[in-house]
Amino acid sequence: MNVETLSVLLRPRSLKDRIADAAVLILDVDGTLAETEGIHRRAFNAAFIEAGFDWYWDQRTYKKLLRTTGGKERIQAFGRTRYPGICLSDSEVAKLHRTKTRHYGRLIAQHTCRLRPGVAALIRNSRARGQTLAIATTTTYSNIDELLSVALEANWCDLFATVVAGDDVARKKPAPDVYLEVLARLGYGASECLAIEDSANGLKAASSAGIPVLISRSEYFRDDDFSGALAVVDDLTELG
Ligand code: XBP
Ligand code: MG
Repeated sequence: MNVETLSVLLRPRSLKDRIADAAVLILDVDGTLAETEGIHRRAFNAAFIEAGFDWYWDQRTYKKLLRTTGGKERIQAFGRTRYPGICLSDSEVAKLHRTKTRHYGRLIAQHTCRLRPGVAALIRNSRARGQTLAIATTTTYSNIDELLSVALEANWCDLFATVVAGDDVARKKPAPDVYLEVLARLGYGASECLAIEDSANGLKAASSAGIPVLISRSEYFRDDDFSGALAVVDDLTELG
């Protein structure tokens, strides 16, 4: 074996190699594929106005509320703190969340939320090398469709072997359910895969499923604790 070959074999595997070598890349959506939380926040506020609630979530409030994953759960959490005596019924919360989701679709269409740096190249190159792609997210399938139909391509879902959304499982992140469901559907072992996430809740969810995690830091979770991540980057530029 010549020195060149030996040096390549002994070279520590770069992060790019780790990404390319994974049997499955499992991608989070909000914050990872695109900076969508600002639009989610506006959609929640539009729903509150339409429903006649005097609620308004500014960025500071929303950053705290994002510790609760899932829009319906976030509404309930806010309602409990704002009006401890009054508990919105599940049907009232579900109705409010449907309104919010409708506004999210309207806002995404109006404001064309772009993919974050490096995401389109990662997806394109992953497909070119025959790698399996999956999505594991807390949001709804309709929100993924609204975002990726415009930001990626009309037939975006053909690029992914499976898509697991928040309401497909019993427990949302930081529980591992969405990641365990991806593994079960695709029949891969956790260590063969790599999750790409943006938040501590996402890191906990994938790690609890035994999946190594690359963190691509996003706007609302920049100062989260990412201990245990395989690596933390500011974005996916040049990593695809
Ligand atoms: C982020 C979330 C979602 C969104 C709002 O999901 O926690 O709840 O904030 O979307 P991801 P919904 O796992 O993709 O980072 O209102 O549809 O929940
Ligand atoms: Mg996220």
